[in-house]
Amino acid sequence: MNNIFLEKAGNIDIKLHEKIVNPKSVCSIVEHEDYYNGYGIKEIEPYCGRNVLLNGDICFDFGEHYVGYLSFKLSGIDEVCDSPVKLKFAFAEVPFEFSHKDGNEPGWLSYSWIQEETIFVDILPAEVTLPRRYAFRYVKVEILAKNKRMRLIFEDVKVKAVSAAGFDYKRVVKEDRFSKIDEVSQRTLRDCMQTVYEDGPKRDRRLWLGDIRLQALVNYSTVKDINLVKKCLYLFAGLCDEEGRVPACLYEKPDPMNGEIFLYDYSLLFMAALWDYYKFSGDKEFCEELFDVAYHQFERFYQIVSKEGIVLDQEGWWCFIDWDDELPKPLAMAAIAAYCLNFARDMAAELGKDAQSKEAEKYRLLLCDGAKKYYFNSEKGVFEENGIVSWNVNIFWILAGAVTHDEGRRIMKNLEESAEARLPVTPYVYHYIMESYGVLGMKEEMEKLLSDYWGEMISCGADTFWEAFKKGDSKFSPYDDCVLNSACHAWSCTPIYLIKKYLEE
Ligand code: RAM
Repeated sequence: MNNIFLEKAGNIDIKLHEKIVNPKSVCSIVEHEDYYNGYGIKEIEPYCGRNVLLNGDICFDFGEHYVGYLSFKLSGIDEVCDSPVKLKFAFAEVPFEFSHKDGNEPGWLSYSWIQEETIFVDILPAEVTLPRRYAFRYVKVEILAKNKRMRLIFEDVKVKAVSAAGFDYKRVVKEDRFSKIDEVSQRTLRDCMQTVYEDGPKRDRRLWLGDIRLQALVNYSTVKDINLVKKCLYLFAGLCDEEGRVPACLYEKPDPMNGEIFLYDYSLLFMAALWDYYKFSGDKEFCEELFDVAYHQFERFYQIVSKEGIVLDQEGWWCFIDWDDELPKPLAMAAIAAYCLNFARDMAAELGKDAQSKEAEKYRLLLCDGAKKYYFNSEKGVFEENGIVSWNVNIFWILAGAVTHDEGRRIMKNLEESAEARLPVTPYVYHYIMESYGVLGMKEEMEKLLSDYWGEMISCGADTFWEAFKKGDSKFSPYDDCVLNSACHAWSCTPIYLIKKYLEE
């Protein structure tokens, strides 16, 4: 732990903006196979600030995804309230979350992530604020018990939405055809920007390095915040363990706490985040302060690289790469490391640390040479490991600078034509495919993927971009139950940055 960094993080005051929002409409939840994962929302009537008679279950649609606190007024008619009213609330980012049934819980994460509330109201009329912060667009209300003759009236239903980004939406892309993607990307970022960059405001609300790196990039082209990024980077640097390892994730509350997960790829991306911050802010002093922490991650990594430039496989969950258990990890890890070494080399050079800059470049070349010598299948024209070809591995070798642009373009074409190439399963890795197309100047392909992937998510009902999305497998979940997935996830909000950087230059 480094208390100086933690203190600095603590001194950065993050102000949350607030906005009061009423529902757009009163709806019913419809189960039908035509809807994505079998659940849809049908408007009954616009909300218009009216009183709503609760007659059986009801659902409010707030028109878009928000993160905040729900409150309402409740009164009874036709009969006095002679017994408590018992109500159940269920919140959903996407309609199919309403498919969750207690007892049917095949996932391996805690089901306390499902956002529900059962409350008792003793005296009517009452003003009620539910106790927790929720991430949602829809809320379903069920009357579980009450005096049978008394009818309930809901009034002034509202959410106090919160975000560090604020609620003044301004489109940043120029072209109309990207406007929907702009809106959804910005909303995703907005709702993940709280007192730290959360990975998902529904789940898991931690700050993860792989995620913040991408969120911060989008922030630089939209909100242009500096303080939240600085606070988060200080937190990571402050929470290194005794060996100087940057945690892959951390908790901000009750007091900043190391998440006790250490992943080589995420730890090296700390340098990428520092470099991006530098490019945006020009703040050398801050980078100087955090450079040693960032570079130490590489020094640790060098120890698992062989003389031939091969990354040695490790026990346990030692790098993330993607939520794909069948993908071998060492080659992907080597590629990501080589990619990150570019940032280490440049950051070191910028700060006048020539020895480290040279060392970083030496290792980058070693890794690139090792991969080309031992893992390039010249028949297939792609990198492969243990007979497995993946986009994941290949794109990072392109980004690492292991191949020339022409070779890179050929690799991308070979992957497109290959029936065996494993596709990523998260927008996190799709981001890096897009980035590869971008650096190779393959604008058409990039635009196609933008619409085939993020555009497709919007067609499936995304109002904010999702944590995981696998075309053709709507139930896909890294956690074995898609209701546990986060539907507003930091690492998915990058299209807006990609469009601005590569498609609208
Ligand atoms: C999950 C989250 C997070 C990601 C890690 C690896 O818990 O989705 O965003 O960074 O996995």
